[in-house]
Amino acid sequence: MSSNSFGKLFTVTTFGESHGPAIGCVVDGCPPGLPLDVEDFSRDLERRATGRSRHTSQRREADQIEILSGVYQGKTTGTPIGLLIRNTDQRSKDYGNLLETFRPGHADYTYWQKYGIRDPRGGGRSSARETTMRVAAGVIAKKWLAHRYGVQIRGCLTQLGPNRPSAMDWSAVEANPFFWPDPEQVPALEAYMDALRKSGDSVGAKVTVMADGVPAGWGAPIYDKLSSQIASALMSINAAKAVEIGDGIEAASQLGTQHRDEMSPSGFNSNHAGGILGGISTGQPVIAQVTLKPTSSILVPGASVDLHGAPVEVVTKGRHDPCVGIRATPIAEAMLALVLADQALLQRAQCADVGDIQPRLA
Ligand code: EPS
Repeated sequence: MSSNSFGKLFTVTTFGESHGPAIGCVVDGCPPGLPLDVEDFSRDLERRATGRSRHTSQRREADQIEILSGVYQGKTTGTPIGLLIRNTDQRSKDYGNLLETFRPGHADYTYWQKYGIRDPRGGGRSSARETTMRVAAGVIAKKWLAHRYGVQIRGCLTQLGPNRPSAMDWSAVEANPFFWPDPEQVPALEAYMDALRKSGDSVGAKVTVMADGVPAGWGAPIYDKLSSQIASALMSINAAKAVEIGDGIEAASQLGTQHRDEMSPSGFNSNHAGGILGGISTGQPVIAQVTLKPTSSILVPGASVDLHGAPVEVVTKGRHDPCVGIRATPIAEAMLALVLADQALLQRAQCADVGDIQPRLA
């Protein structure tokens, strides 16, 4: 009921606020025997962190993970894995003017309506800071999926405001601050973001994530479709406004002859389905996209009301992301990994005895 947990067998519960002493999570259901060390977390936590470039929030968090439980002699034991990161760079005075009002477009208003109390410092629980623990939990899921099934998960930014990549070069993605797959466009994106930041406004973005090596058969029909689990996980990311699977919204303008993925003895001829048919993985890469809205904490004044309903003008100063999507690639990868780890365990529980089915296409 409390809605801070997800997953059926590979489960994650996160806790903590942006300006509290720490954030953390409990990952329960991870199979025993997986080698796990604090070093495993550093790459993805660094990829998600603020302050990596001038295009993100300048809050500088150490993001030093502590493994509190569930690991013995460098391996998971099958018991709950407790992870903690202490917050070290809160600047709560930035939120002084938000104690009595609501940022337009922000969860400030709905948290207040729901609970009648809120922690406005850094947005409290609604802050993007919460995504740190998704990424940490996702590190474990990614590692187990790679170790056990050879599944590899990657992601990139495929829209930043009006900009879309003209090329798809995966080798370029980690070499620029945007996770952008077209290296030639990076200088133009830098200029675009510099101008946007100066204007005090923000912009939306889209992230594409992909899992290679997912065997056919993961997922379930009807209410627990792999596609609906992925959609739910990606939609739970802060600022997410839409999720697409495979060709997604493009399917509305396609003909059946264009959209269907024809098959031959050597495999599928295309992957418009995004690796999922009938809610179950086909053995092709699983592909999803998540669209994130423009950040609501901006310098451009906006109309709002105070706690008494009186009109006010809100200007949000402080250290904010002009495009929260820029840091969302590792978060979307983590959510996809967590869904797939859960689905892998569910598949083992019900269908481990099905054995090898022929033909198997990829
Ligand atoms: C955030 C505002 C900024 C970001 C924060 C998300 O925090 P603050 O106002 O406390 O400086 O830095 O993101 C993180 C700290 C993080 O680790 O992702 C917001 O409004 O959501």
